[in-house]
Amino acid sequence: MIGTVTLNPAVDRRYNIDKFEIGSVKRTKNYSASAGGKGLNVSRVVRMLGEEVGAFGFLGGSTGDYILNELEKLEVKSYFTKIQGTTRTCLNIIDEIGDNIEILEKGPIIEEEEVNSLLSKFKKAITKFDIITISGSIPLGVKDNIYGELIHIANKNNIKTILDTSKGAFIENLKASPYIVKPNKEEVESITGISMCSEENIITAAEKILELGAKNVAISLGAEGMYFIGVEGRFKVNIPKIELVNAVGSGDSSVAGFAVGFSQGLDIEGVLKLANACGISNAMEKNTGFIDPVVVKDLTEKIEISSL
Ligand code: TA6
Repeated sequence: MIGTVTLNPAVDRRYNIDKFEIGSVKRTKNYSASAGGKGLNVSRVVRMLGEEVGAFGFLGGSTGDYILNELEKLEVKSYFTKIQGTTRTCLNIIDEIGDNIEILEKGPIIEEEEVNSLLSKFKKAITKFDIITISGSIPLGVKDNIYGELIHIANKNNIKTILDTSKGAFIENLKASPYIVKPNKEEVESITGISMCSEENIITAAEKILELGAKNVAISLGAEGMYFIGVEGRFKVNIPKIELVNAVGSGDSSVAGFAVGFSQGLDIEGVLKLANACGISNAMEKNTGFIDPVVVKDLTEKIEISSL
């Protein structure tokens, strides 16, 4: 079973409008709500790939109840910790030419006893999982090294971890030695100070991230594919061109593909194909953290992997 961690989940609301006009009032019939936050997008995609998933994190208030209800419908096993605060809402507003703006609420303040309750729940349940994904921002009241604590617990039980977070939380937790980290281009550039302008630079930046503690690094370059470097090997992934509908959630969907690929015992090339196919499929869907398994299967045949 795959475990996901979403310390700062969200009710994701998507709105499609005709165009962005400052000061205007936009009415729309094209909108949706979903259980979001990166790790819950991962959880949904894992389920859509037909695998079992247990989700850890913090949930509170009416938005937290909405998410719990959505997870029940998706048959995601809840290992969530109830909190006093209220789970946040994140907005994604998209116009007709595909431009978008995301508004991400900071989220609730988490109390120390709520953090301790999550850690003890995680420690107790860890051996049920064969891989753990850890995604998204760290909520207020929680120390930046929380992901390192979770990775340490997983490593002690020989369970692989996939870390997908950004900025301070990323650097702070690399030293716990996550099995895979999945920074995007901007995150790699801000962490390493190296511009992603050439393959040589990308490889040098990836090696710098490995020196900081990660076992493997997957650098996603959107339509340009992915570089994957680490103990599993050194690969460049080339992906087919598609019609972009909504890229939000594609990183989360590729994390789900990595987790399912490893959980199913695929070889690294099979894992890379599945991970990238999930990211592309999500970008072809209007909903966030959503894939079409038939499209994913078709895409895996069209993805090329070359050794570096
Ligand atoms: O990647 C998309 C997304 O997961 C949205 O679902 C939205 O919830 C946002 O990112 C949350 O990001 P954060 O980094 O705050 O956890």
